[in-house]
Amino acid sequence: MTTRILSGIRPTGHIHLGNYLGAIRSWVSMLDQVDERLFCIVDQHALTTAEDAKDLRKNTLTIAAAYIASGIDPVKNHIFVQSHVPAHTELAWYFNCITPMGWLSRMTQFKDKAGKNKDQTMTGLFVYPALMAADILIYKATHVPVGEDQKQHVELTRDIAQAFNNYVENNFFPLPEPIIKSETARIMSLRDGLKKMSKSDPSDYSRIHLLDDNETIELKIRKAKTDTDPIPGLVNNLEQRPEAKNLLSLYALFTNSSLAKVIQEFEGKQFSEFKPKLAEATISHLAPIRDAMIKLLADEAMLLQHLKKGADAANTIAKKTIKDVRSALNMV
Ligand code: AQP
Repeated sequence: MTTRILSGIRPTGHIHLGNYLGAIRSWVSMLDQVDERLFCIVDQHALTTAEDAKDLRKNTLTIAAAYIASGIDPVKNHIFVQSHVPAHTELAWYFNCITPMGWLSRMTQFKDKAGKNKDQTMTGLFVYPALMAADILIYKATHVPVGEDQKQHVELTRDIAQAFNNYVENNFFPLPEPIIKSETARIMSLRDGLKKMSKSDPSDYSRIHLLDDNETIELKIRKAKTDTDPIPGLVNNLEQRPEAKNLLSLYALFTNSSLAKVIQEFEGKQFSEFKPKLAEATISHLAPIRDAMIKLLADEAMLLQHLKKGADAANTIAKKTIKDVRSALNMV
């Protein structure tokens, strides 16, 4: 069976360490193991929270630069912008017609983002998971590498694929599998170890941006919330200390080590001693990516050319699927 992965990031706000470790770095680690790889910048999803989409153009190009700078070769992989492939929204419409509202109402991201004010919430935010299902299924992707927060949406994608298959009485769509790497599934905020690091957090100090300079990275880590206890010797003793666990886990990720080994190394030390080491490891990993991003962003014409090449390849696959979908739906 041909394996095909599809994943994407919303161009809202500043792309951050959580997006990098939870998504991009895990994509890079699987490039050689998959037959075909599509990486999308999901600009139409950004519009579901319009207040975060003010800098759509700039953020779209920044995410494209982040993909390439992190090691996704735009020649060997398809990097493209969602709105450049119109078949996504067409397929989303067909999915809206077979997706019960109850399924969408149960999505925890919708509940979190809509809050108590459901009547004032825009329809786009409500039906966003059906568009995400279309993003994946238009390419008949077999695997979807994401962070933990997107798992429920990939599960819904499987339900929508099955509902469509039942409707057309054919195994038209494969049921895609989520791929979630446990060690990077949920990178937490630097200000609150119980909240995930997120673009929409109002505090810049809650996250490290991929374009932060070295001094800013160092400052954000120095200011990261911790407690006054020394670093323990056992992983279990971190359970009630989410901020401490998050920082130690980041160090393990950047030094290709394990949490157990890291706490052995720093057992009994204070965070004031540990934080400069974490800043050093973070900077040595992120600085080359940031510098490559800055270079790529300076040549917009070249970036747009990469995105056009990606969109051409994506459109070729998507047009074929949409033609078959119309035919399966008995459309003239
Ligand atoms: N903190 C995180 N830890 C691990 N993975 C994360 N991802 C996001 N935050 C973390 C993963 O990044 C990919 C792209 O996310 P997205 O931009 O499409 O939407 P999101 O999950 O809603 O990201 P944010 O930063 O939290 O944005 P806002 O604040 O706008 O909602 C996904 O694979 C996601 O799992």
